[in-house]
Amino acid sequence: MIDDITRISSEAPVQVRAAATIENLRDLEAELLGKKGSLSELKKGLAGLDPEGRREVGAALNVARESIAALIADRRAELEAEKRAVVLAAERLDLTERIGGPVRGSVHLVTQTWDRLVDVFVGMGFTVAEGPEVETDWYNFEALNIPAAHPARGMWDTLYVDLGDPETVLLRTHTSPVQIRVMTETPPPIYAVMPGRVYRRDTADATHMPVFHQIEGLVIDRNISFADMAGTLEAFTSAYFGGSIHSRLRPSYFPFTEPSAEYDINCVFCEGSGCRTCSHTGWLELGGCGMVHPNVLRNVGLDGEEWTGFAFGFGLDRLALMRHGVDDIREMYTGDVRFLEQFPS
Ligand code: FA5
Repeated sequence: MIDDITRISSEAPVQVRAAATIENLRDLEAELLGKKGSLSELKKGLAGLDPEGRREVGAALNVARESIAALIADRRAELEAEKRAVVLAAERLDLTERIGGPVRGSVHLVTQTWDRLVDVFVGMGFTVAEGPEVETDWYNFEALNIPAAHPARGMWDTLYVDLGDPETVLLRTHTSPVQIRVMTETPPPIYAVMPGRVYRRDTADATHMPVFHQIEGLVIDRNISFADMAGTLEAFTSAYFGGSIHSRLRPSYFPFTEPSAEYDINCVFCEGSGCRTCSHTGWLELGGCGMVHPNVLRNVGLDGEEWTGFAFGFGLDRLALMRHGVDDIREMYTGDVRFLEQFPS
């Protein structure tokens, strides 16, 4: 028996080392140390020995079992470390795509567009204002002449915030509530632009994101007419897109402006001759505009007999797409450095 134990102990290191996987090792462990394993089988033979032999063989069996168990534990730790290394290697993220000198980041395309739009409008004499992204129903809808249950609420798929009474606090669906804040806080004349992030329950596609940006414009002064608005928007269009791109206004409806219009520009891809991006119309829609509705002026305590004005709201991300010839808005939000580095600031 002692010879058998010695043989098993001397063969074990080679067998343990040969176990190439955790599963192989588990089988070998059962073979050597398990209830039906070789050492257990030998242990059964102890009953037939005299007390002296039982003590000697028993001690040898214990030593063998302990040393084999230690070998198996070491090999198991080794195999687990190897397995972990394989998983880590497979899941490794290469964040070092660029080799060589220090990498300079740049301002994101949306921020560049935001800054440039603000520059253009400031150059035209506008000031800049901002408002909160979490708004109340009053600023986002009511004050803008959209009472509760008004069908026009359906124009904006709203995300409500679970705060206060149901459907009283929301993520603003447009930058128009900032108009209300500016008009209640600043006496006219007002010439202001209001860039900001807005939220809608829209599904992302080539031209839509659920979180996007707008730039709002508001002018309140004496004797402001629709022609002032058309002229301002045309001046902005050539300043931002260059002289070959022009604007046009199409009749539309917004509850907070009357009359209302859609603001279109010549397609920047085909310059008006018609292509896939502009659905062969030669025009691209960038936002809405119109003369501030008398009810809105009343809601902020302004005398509509004395003051008139216009407002506009453009999709800032869409302006970025048009100006830089990007054909899918989602590109701007994937964070892919190969896309972003095409627009160094
Ligand atoms: C408005 O949001 C009005 N507040 C605009 C306005 C302001 C009209 C002042 C009159 C006076 P509209 O829902 O059409 O209107 O959105 C304006 C622009 O935002 C759109 O023309 C488009 O350029 C952009 N836009 C709308 N939804 C999305 C979206 N899901 N993703 C990206 N851009 C969008």
